[in-house]
Amino acid sequence: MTSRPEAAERWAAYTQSVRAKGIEEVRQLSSQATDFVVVTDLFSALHDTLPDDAICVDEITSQVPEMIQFLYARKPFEQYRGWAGALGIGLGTALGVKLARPEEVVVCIIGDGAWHYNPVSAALGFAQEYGVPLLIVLCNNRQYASQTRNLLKYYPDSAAAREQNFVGNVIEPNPDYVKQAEAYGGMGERVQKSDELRPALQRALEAVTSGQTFLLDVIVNP
Ligand SMILES: Cc1ncc(C[n+]2csc(CCOP(=O)(O)OP(=O)(O)O)c2C)c(N)n1
Ligand SMILES: [Mg+2]
Repeated sequence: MTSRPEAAERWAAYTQSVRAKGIEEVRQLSSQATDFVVVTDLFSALHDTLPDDAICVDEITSQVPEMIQFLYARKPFEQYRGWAGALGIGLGTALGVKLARPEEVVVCIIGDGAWHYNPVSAALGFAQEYGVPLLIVLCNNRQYASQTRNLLKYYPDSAAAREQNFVGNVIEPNPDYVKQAEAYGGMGERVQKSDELRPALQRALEAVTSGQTFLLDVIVNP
């Protein structure tokens, strides 16, 4: 059986390697990033900008390693996962947390695919009707990336892999998610450059602390 110190050492080595890989990816991706935000930059910006007592509710899939390494790096944010395998409950969970903890900033960090599984109208309508403002950070990679990844992993010899034809995995045309928030009295912004991110996050925080739901649609690397 592995001893506890051995397990801790192995875990530390693993997390450090994820972080090192993330930093290297940021370095490489940043040089090409003209119209997207590198996802590690998004989580770093959230880490630096959110107040220490912010509560994060996530419904994130393929970017979980980056989220753990860069969002939860050195701050004591409370974390809830908005799902337990089945997508569609991130917004509802975040609303529940905000109702229970009205004084705190509650951030719902959600994939663009996960967004489509959520009862968006009901959730945004509830936020509006009952005055439950959320900061929603949409991690918009314009696809169900994990599905393509898993298809290639488990069915490498499939017709889809051979023909690089992943029906339904791309979310196109890309909807105007900000307008969805606006339809229910909220605000929002789309961000696709790293240097626009932190000022937009500040505006988002001001909006939610003054009682308004804010959707930050962040175009991240595919
Ligand atoms: C109800 C339900 N249907 C299907 C799935 C399978 N599933 C897991 S992750 C995922 C895609 C999520 O897309 P997104 O939130 O954009 O994350 P990404 O894969 O792009 O990281 C799907 C469809 C699921 N988990 N739950
Ligand atoms: Mg996605």
